[in-house]
Amino acid sequence: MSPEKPTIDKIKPYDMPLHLQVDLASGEFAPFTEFYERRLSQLGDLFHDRSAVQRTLAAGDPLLYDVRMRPFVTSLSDFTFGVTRIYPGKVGDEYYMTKGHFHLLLEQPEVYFCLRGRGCLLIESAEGDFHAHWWTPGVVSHIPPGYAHRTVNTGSEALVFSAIYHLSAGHDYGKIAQRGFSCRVVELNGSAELAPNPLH
Ligand code: M6P
Ligand code: ZN
Repeated sequence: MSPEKPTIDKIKPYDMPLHLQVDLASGEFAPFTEFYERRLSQLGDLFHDRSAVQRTLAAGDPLLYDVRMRPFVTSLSDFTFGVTRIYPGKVGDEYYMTKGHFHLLLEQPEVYFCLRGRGCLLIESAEGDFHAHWWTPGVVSHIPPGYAHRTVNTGSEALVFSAIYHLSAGHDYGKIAQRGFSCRVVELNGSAELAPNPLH
């Protein structure tokens, strides 16, 4: 998978203050300008149990998560605000999760804020410094420069979180697509646990 270039060049700068409204129950907000959905057929390689992926796809193509974004581009700098909603579910013993990425501009950090649900944020540097943040509503996670990040819904309802970062950061999906993170998040005896990732 190739890196995704930021869309900053397509957005007209706007130097006036703006506000938007998030519905904390649903994770929807307005006005947003970008929306995308990711389904299992686009993400099957993330999951360890390939036969579970095939079985699930044979019965349909579930929606794993959707993302709404509102870029704030000014003539001097840029930010973007996004809300991601990961639906509850598993493929094999692994919970639904985001694709996961490094930033194309490695020096760019990001802040996540858990608004609703239960989850786990995986954060890992290229050198293998691995951290997991267990989320309940109200937890804020800082993803420092140079760390890849993936979010996992470990609960029985939608996991909703907001993200703020410079739009110029971009997304680099390549390394994570190849080997994932040091640990996977799996259900073991009814609870969410970290398990070593043999592909890493
Ligand atoms: C958050 C932000 C976005 C990201 C989205 C889904 O909202 O980090 O930049 O696109 O989560 O994550 P991914 O791109 O890894 O699928
Ligand atoms: Zn990011």
